[in-house]
Amino acid sequence: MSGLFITLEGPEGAGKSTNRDYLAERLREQGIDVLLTREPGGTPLAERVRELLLAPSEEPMAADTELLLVFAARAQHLAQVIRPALARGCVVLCDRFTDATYAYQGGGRGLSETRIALLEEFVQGSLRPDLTLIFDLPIEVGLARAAARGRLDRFEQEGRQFFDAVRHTYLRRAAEQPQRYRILDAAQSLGDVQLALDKLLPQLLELQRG
Ligand code: Z5A
Repeated sequence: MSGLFITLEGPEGAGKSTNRDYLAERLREQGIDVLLTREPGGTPLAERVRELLLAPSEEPMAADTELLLVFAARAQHLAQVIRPALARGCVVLCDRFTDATYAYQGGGRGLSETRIALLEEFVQGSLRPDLTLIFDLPIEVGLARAAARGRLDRFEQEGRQFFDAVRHTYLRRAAEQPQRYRILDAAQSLGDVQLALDKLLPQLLELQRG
């Protein structure tokens, strides 16, 4: 038995977590076994790495350190949670995955995509998401939503240029591999985003049946 691996991506405040929970409900209504998780994180150890990555700190974090921490957390998450759930036949809904590394460490920090691809191969082997939903929205809308929550994390303190590069990288990757990505307009009302997800549901069920 092998499950289905769906990732949710997009810039800050795009509604990934909210819509991940909504999609899980819709799938569970169909009797499907769903596992919800997130990156960085998803296991106790990987959540500790997440804290290191997100906490603002006086010592600047080198971009290579950031990249290696992201993949260290991912290796743990894959071993403990994602691969076992897929082997049980679950639909895994993961809030961010390696597309975020290309967007943030590649686009945002300017690290080489070739190096990211090497680590992707090393940590994941041939495993890639079956489907990636990109919640796309103008940077300022997402940042306003994130700011309304209070204190900004280390990434949210970055400037406009960083977030433009993040968004651009997501959209470029989606254009390069349209079969794996679906782009949703996340600037719409939550109700409208969820209507768009309802329309996607038959495709997801089809993929799940193989
Ligand atoms: N990161 C990285 O650099 N490299 C990597 O490889 C990975 C991650 C995996 C943490 O991720 C950070 O890690 C992230 C990139 C980096 N950068 N940051 N920051 P995260 O996913 O935890 O962080 P996030 O993107 O900031 O999450 P978020 O702000 O919680 O966004 P979200 O999950 O997309 O949104 P949400 O929590 O569902 O919604 C945010 C608010 O907006 C909330 O109040 C909602 O009720 C509201 N909302 C949602 N949708 C709507 C609509 N449509 N209309 C109005 N209001 C809405």
